[in-house]
Amino acid sequence: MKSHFDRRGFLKKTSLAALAATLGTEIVFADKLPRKYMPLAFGEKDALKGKNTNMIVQGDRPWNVESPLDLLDDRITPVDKMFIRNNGLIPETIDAKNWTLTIDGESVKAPKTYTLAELKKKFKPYTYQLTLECGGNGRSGYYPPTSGNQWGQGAVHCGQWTGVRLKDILADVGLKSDAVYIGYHGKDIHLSRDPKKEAISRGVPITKAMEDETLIAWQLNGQDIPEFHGFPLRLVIGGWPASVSGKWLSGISVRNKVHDGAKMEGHSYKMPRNPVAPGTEIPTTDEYYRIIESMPVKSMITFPKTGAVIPSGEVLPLRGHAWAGDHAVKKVEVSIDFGSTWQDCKLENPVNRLAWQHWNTQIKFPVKGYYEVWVRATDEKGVSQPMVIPAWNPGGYLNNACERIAVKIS
Ligand SMILES: Nc1nc2c(c(=O)[nH]1)N[C@H]1C(S)=C(S)[C@@H](COP(=O)(O)O)O[C@H]1N2
Ligand SMILES: [Mo]
Repeated sequence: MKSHFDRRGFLKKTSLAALAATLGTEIVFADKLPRKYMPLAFGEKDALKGKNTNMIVQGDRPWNVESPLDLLDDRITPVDKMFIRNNGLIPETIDAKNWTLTIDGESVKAPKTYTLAELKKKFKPYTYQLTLECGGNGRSGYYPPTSGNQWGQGAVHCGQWTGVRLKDILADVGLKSDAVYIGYHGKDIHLSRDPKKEAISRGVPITKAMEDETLIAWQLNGQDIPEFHGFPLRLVIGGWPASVSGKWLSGISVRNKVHDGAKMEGHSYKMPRNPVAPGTEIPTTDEYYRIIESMPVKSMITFPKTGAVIPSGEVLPLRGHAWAGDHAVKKVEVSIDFGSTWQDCKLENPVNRLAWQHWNTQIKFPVKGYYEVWVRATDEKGVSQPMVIPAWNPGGYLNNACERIAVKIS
């Protein structure tokens, strides 16, 4: 990994020289810089290597960064506009040349390890555009607030991933008939820095793992996956909470029971089976909770940006994306009268299964003044987004309420 720090954690001479060059002067007490200390002049922009400067930083230890919705206007989300969600710390050294993936667990006939080069050579590569949305996207809409990142609606992206199918690798390894689940292992570091602890190790039922679109990927948008997003290898599973898409992937365990890794316990990524009174806890057993699987139907307006001022008489073009977990979206509508009437939008098919769909429409506003534009998607099962915040839940997950923007016609 291209770090500014050397192996002992001190700023490299080259980084110091680069900084001195930009500052136009030397750092006088450079020899007194504490270990792992990043001089302020390096700035957040540099620490957030290559990210758009309008990204919203939720926290830097670990890095959690959100996209404002107008930055998500592209059909394929560019890397600099992708949200980041880390549960631990990015691995300090990444040796891509010697990177390996080990497939083990109770339900493999015998464990097997592949080098990254072997994976690339041995199996057929595929490219899919996949929607990855954090299970906690929209959490800031819940009251009382629940713990965790207070995401707005921008913890979602739809990049183009290239890699091999997990099912091809599992067929090569050979599974026992009792395989029911997989769990991933990544090389990131637990916040406590305890090497025995994993920051996160989640998974999916074997049926989801075996889908064509479930990839072990090394490319994002045609380039090496950036460090923040899991360089050099990542499990990518579209349509489910993005927490099942393990970054810095080094292992997959094929389990004969529901995977029990870090962040599979408590109420992590789980929803109450029955409604819960806001602010109350319930026992964290299977009787009360279910693990989140396919994400609910959702849509966003990526143009215009909320707060837009539009000259009266103009027709306003409006556009965005819609997605519905494992399902397709069949209808997107917008309303300018607080949901009294809805107008159908033009909706495109997804480029492939599990990719978001683009919609657009045009609106003519009757008179000058303040309006809200609301957008609502309906999936192929006939399920629509709620107009108000859905049922409160202790983890603050799955807020798929209709997105709305404010516009002024002047
Ligand atoms: N190894 C590892 N994989 C991980 C995580 C992590 O902290 N470590 N975070 C998960 C969560 S909760 C989310 S929402 C997505 C975020 O992916 P991104 O940072 O590429 O947007 O990665 C998932 N995979
Ligand atoms: Mo997440």
